Amino acid sequence: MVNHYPEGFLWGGAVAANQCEGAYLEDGKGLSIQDVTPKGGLGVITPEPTEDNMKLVGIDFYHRYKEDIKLFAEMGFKVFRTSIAWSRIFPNGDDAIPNEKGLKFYDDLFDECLKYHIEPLVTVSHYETPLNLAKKYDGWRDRRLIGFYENYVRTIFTRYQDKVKYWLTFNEINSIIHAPFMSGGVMTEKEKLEMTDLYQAIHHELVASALATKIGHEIMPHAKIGCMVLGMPVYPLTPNPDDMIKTLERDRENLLFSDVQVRGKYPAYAKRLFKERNIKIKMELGDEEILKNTVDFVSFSYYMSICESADPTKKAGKGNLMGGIPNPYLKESEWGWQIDPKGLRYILNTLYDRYEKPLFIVENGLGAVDKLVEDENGNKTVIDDYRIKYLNDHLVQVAEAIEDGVELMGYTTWGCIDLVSASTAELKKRYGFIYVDRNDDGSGTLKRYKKKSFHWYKEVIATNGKSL
Ligand code: BGP
Repeated sequence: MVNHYPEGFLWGGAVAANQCEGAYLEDGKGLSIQDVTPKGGLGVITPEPTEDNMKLVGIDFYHRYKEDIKLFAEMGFKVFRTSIAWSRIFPNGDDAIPNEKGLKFYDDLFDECLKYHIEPLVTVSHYETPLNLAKKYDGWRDRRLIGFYENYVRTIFTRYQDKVKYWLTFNEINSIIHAPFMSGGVMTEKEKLEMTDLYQAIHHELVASALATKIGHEIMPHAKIGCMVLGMPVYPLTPNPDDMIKTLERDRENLLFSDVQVRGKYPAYAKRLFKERNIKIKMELGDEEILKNTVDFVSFSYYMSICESADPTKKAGKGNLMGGIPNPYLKESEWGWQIDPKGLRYILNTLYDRYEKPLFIVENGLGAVDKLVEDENGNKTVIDDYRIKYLNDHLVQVAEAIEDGVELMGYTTWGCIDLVSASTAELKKRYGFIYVDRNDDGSGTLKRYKKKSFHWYKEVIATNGKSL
């Protein structure tokens, strides 16, 4: 087998603040949109936070991060991806002065990582828009969000410039197409949202992202600032040329975001896309200039591929947020996400061909129901061979892509410690190498247990992928 993971490859794991920290009102934090969506980011909004919302306590990472980072260090992590909860720093999003206690928490968290020589990789905005910005401004539909985000990034870039080298501006920025509330804090119901308004919100995020890149480079010349997209290869369901054209269009809908962030301007195909969907966005003087601030690397999440067809009778599969027709050659997870390791090699190649920028896989993993059992020594563990197989198969394909010539900075598995699912808000959909004793009825001790995959991943990192 080919296996040439480069020296210095950044192995690690990823989480997001709102899915693990808990402490949703502690130390001056304001509410974020996640605090009122107990059924997942796509679900119903409650007027106040409710007890059935698993994110309010999460896995109590806010209080237990030292124990967790120690476990990450034991696995040999070189990098740890997390996000900053915007509402810890600016509780309402539009406040004039940041919340010192929130800033201090991340100082301590990053110091703890650095103590073990783990590089923090920080997402500026990961599905956790301050609730006030959603309610008062309809989220990113309002241009003023750019200014609030600018304040926020200036504050965190200045504060953490000596601690954080790797930054991502928005998590899965392209997911706003399918999840305008979760991804963009847009309160207007998706069904009632005009295409123009949706793409106006997208434009504001793209301008904000480019502005953050510019400011980041000014404040931290040594830093690497990346974009982050939901990576999903689209295959034609059949060789019918009509399916091929549909596939091309679907792919472009997804890629428009990174095309702007990497190339510094709207792509040529945007003209037709906007015309056919009757999209008329307002660009302000200076926007085009700001967009020219392009990212240093391209990061993405990868869970599945999808198929497209021109045949309207072909229906989207279950459990797949982005739609897409199931591929008859692939199996799926318990949540209906189709498993396609070769799709990862494919997307690594297509993204590298397209941009020739360093890539970073910042999410990948299998959400599954785990069972805590006792091993021969009486220690509690999970025998998660299914997770090991999933990750192993994907990492073998990553090695193939590196052999193909792709420049890859690193790989962080999603939910390296169990956390609350973004789409379903459940704890039973687990991704971690570390089991957290907490259940969807709120029961559990919050104790941490190493799964079988913990030891497997430790070996992968120690051998720089040779053990795969
Ligand atoms: C991505 C998100 C993450 C994450 C992951 C798994 O889309 O960036 O926040 O949760 O998907 O999804 P889920 O939690 O729905 O299984």
